Amino acid sequence: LKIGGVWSPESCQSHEKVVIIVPYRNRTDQLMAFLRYMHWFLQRQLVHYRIVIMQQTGRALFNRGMLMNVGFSEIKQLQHVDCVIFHDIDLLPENDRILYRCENMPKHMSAAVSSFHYKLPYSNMFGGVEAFKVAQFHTINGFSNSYFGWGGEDDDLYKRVYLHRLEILRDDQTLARYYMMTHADQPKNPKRFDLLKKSTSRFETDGLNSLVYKCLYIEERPFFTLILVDLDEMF
Ligand code: BGN
Repeated sequence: LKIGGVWSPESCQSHEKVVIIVPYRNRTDQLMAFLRYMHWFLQRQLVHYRIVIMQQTGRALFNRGMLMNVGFSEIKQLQHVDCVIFHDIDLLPENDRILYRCENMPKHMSAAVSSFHYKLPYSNMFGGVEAFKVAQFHTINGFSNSYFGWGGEDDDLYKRVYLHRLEILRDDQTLARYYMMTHADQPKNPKRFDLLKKSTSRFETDGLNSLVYKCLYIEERPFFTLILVDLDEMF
């Protein structure tokens, strides 16, 4: 394993460079479990990858979507990227046949999660783990930056994909099984219903092209690349 949580196989050349972007705040136990599990998992698949932990500091509520956008933009300045996998820290793939790679359409990887009894809770669900080729993510202008607090940013992302005439792929639910580690509930975003109702009008102006944030530092640690950011609704 190279510094920054980077690994590539020696016996062959992977056909894409994958970056796993993981939003994070105050969950040290889950971070340890995630890293221990995922490095072995990805190496068994001979993936050329980097694990990036996006840590949010400051007073604002957690903004999963914006952390993903910032990670995407910052890492592209550091290395060549073909495929980004946006990954919740509490989800672990249970099956080695869940391939950590990108397809010709965005992919919802975590289709069957333990806490939802290994079933999709609703057909438009697009949360948990999502894989995008770089160009696909640019096409939809990334996530919305407007969702501070739990909920809705993934439903907004789903709408962006379909509005741009892309579609979402999923593996069979018997295969795409993920274990969810337990955690305390996040403070919910009371504005999420309104934001989602008006999301179509914001696609072009709210996303990768409107990112404003304070990047405090980027550090290549032994097991991951850490990006510390302050996100504020005021910026
Ligand atoms: C949904 C949330 C998603 C979340 C799933 C699974 C909302 C928006 C309401 C209009 N969506 O209810 O963000 O991933 O549950 O937990 O809250």
